[in-house]
Amino acid sequence: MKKNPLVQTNMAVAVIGLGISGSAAVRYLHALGAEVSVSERRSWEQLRPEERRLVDECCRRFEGGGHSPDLLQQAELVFLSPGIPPTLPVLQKLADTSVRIVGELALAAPVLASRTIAITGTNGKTTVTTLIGEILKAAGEEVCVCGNIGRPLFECLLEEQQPDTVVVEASSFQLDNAGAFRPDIAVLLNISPDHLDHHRGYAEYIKAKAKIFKNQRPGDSAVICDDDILCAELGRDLKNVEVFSFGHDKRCRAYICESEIYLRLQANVERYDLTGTVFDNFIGRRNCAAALCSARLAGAQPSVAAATIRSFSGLEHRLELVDTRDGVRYYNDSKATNTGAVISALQQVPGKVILIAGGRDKGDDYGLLREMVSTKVRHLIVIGEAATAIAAAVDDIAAVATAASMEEAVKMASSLARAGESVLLSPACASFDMFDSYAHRGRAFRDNVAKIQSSATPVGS
Ligand code: UMA
Repeated sequence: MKKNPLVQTNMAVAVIGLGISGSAAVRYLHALGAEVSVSERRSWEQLRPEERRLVDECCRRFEGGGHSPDLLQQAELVFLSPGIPPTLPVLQKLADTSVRIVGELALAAPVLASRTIAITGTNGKTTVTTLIGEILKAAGEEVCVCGNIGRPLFECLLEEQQPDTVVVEASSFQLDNAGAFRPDIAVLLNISPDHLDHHRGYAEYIKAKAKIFKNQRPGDSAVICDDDILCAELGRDLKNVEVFSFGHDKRCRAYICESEIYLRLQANVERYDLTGTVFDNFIGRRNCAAALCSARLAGAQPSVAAATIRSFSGLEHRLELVDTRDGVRYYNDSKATNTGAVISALQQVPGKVILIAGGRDKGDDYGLLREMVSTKVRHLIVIGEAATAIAAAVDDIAAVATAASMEEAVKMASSLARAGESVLLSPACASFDMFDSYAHRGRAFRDNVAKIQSSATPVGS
């Protein structure tokens, strides 16, 4: 494994948070010969058996039940898991010390030898990251797809040999502590309010997203959505890199016209037809244009890219069509944890919608939903802690009901929906008030949809 100039043998390093990212950091830091300590909100008893084993094998010290300045101040380097809020009091105490704080991208930056494609944006990151990875794999490359998508970047660094290309989904949390991270190709899909509780407001969230371009230099590429005013503005400010815009303006390097994308990397123009693919809708075309442009910049052949786009079937919990019953389509969009994602889902599903929304509030302004709700939603069913706040934002323009559980919400929705309409779970909120994760919430929706009795009498009964 390659040495990392940020980490010396026997260096005292503290890891805050022992989740997916923190656990991978512990393994990586231990492999580099560091003396690793862990500071975690959960107590030792609350850790899962594999987490306890990891601590036993790789750590010098474990502090559970909270974070003390003592443990952190003894470290020369602190690794911060992405979800740890920057407002954590103990971090303020480190501000005046020489202790260096790094996130996953910062720690990986000095040793990343592979070509690196990083994707950020409020919505669509996982789909675009996956599609780029799939195209490059189909083109015969060794690819590591990682980051916010669920596989920490360190897992790729722990491999004997680094892949040709690293495709990393970068969240605003990760970009906030990205240090010298420099992607060869940086992709910005869209920006709308999200994680405002974590970032202390929209301006800080936008700043975090813009950090994806911060260390880029001549020869690097920025793939940016021209349809999104904020993204286009950030693109205009970039001086050192070549900007490849995508969107509905004819001047875009990836120009979207109805169901086609016209891609102009150099002098010639390539045409891609999305008719019949999962991307053939307003948002899907943009995501596809971003992925296509990035994969082509990374050297994939046009025919390989086109074939991969055709065979792509979409991702779980992201506008996933789970069933059609009595002419009603049921969509699981549990990953939609902000208003921007809900608006984009409403733009994509057919017919009038019975929308199920709510969960744990993240500081979003639900008033942003008003326009789409008034044109597209026939009935809104609210759930979870944010139920009252969401209802209050739209109850003068839509019929609203409250459900106490996912089971009740799905039952209510199925009794309200008529043939040709869609039932959409698109919560605009985090899931942790009622579920372990967005995936758990999505599965609960799917399971309850499966329990709905079809009104049609089965043949033969
Ligand atoms: N913890 C503390 N103190 C705190 C808060 C949390 O000790 O004050 C502990 C928790 O008890 C837990 C750990 O920290 O043990 C959780 O760390 P984390 O929240 O950073 O989450 P990970 O499990 O490490 O997962 C992270 C990303 N999570 C977040 O950014 C919140 C995962 O993205 C990512 O897949 C994973 O790293 C691998 O890179 C998830 C996500 O929700 C999917 N991302 C947000 C999003 O997509 O909107 C940004």
